[in-house]
Amino acid sequence: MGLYLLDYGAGNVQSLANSLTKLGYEFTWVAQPEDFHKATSLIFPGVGAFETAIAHLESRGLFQPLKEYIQSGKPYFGICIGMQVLFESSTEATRKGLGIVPCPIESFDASDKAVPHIGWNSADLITPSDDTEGVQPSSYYYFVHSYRAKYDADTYPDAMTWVHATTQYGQETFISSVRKGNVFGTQFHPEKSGKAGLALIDAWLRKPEAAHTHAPPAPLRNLIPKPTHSLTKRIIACMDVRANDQGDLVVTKGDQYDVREKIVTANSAGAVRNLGKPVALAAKYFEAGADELCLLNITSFRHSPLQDQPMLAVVRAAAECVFVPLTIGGGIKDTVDPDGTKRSALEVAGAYFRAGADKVSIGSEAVYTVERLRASGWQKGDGTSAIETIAHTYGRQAVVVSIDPKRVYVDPKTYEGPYQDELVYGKEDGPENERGKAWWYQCTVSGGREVRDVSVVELAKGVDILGAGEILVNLIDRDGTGLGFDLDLVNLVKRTVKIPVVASSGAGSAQHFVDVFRDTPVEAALAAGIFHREEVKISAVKQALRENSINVRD
Ligand code: 1PR
Repeated sequence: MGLYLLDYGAGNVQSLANSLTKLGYEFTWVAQPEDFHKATSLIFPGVGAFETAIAHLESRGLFQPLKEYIQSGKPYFGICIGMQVLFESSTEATRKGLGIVPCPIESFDASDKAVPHIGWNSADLITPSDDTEGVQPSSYYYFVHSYRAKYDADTYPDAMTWVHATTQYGQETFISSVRKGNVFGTQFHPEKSGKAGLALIDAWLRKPEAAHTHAPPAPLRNLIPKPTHSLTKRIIACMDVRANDQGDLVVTKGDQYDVREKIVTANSAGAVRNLGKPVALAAKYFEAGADELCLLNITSFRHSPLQDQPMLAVVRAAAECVFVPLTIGGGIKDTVDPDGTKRSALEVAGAYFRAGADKVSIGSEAVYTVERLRASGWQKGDGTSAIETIAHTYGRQAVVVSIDPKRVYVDPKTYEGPYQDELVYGKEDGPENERGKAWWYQCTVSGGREVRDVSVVELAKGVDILGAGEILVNLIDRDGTGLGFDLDLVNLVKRTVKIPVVASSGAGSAQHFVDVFRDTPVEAALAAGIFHREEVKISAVKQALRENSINVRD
């Protein structure tokens, strides 16, 4: 008897479990159809792709028992896909949903905005005076999805009686929470929405079970979109993690990717810079208001990631104390263990998701895949790459591509290479000996150790075709320099793709964040060194953005 959680076997459901533990609730996982009879309340933290979710529920014999559980009138709380399965269908999938809310889930219109919708947005209650279910109009909640149920009272009046709150993205108003009778569901992830999300989960669980059965139908509204949506710009703290010379995992930080101290002795290179312990720093950045955290295993190309238990342990421990999204990068690719066992990129990613990661970030492997895609004439991928397999199972929003480009300076008058259309004639900088030259951006692999004949524009175009959900744009020339983000690079990538982009490398002051959000349409900005060395606080960055009328989460 009691609270049960439904896990259909894919995606990060650990974060909800961690939230419940943090809030002091006990729960049991649904293991078999009979468990639905024992449950007195149920949370379904659906993560990933609609098709995969329904397929897993069906194959484990849970689809019909779930429907019966909901129809029995016992309290149900669905999160993200756990809310979407209540609907009739999704254009993402061939399989049907539970059909409880009679309208379809469809793709966002990408003509006026980046898709997926990733980040912190507000939720407006349909009836503000009604029971809020813990949804606060003044709070921001974390969304990550490409598909949504549109608020459409003309076409689907019956379905709209389920609507509890709506959210605006671009000029679209979609359903961000549903509630009727015993059912509650959120499109956003409360378990990833910081303190506001934990408060919402707590509010639902505190309510006596009997009080969950009476939510009335919602009135229909004529909702007119506001001139702009409330999606905030995201500030991401990044931790580059590797083993130091003593074998301990530490957060390090490079200058143009060189993470060793400059002091070199006769017998050894400088030591690996140690800026702290990954889990302690992650907890600190969560408390400090980071909107997202990124942990990059920067030497994973040397090892088999599934043998790299310390990194999985770091992710597990970080997910226990961090309730904002966590991206894990490094070594997401097909590998072979030392004993010859083959591990697919999908397996590696799955291990990180189960440990508590929300997104995985793919670096070197993305470059090799785009090389193959270009050789095939930019047709669709063959479905076997890490990007495609992970996006298919977990949804494209779970796949970040991390690009590590370098500038290549050329004399524009004599340059005859293939990247003439991509040449940048920067206003300001470039090293002394390259002044007056133009440049293009060349991709690298293995943490900048090897350059490849792929430009950043080709890479961005390729990974968008393959199904990546977001691009993290580093720049080796700027990494650790404090000179500011390379706005030319960020604009170049933004012009190439429709998916969200994260600017990275070079942040040296709060003003640099203002610059990147004012002068480019980028969705998020990431920094490492200035946060690790406490030169600039996350709160100071957000204050500067607020002073410049740039929307951020408190
Ligand atoms: O190739 O899939 O195994 O992934 C490896 C990952 O590790 C990639 O995401 C790659 O960017 C990262 N990586 C590899 N070597 C290094 C290194 O520094 N030697 N770190 C490295 C990259 C760059 C940024 C950094 C920003 C901001 N780190 O993430 O955090 O430049 O720094 P700043 O604010 O101090 O300027 P794979």
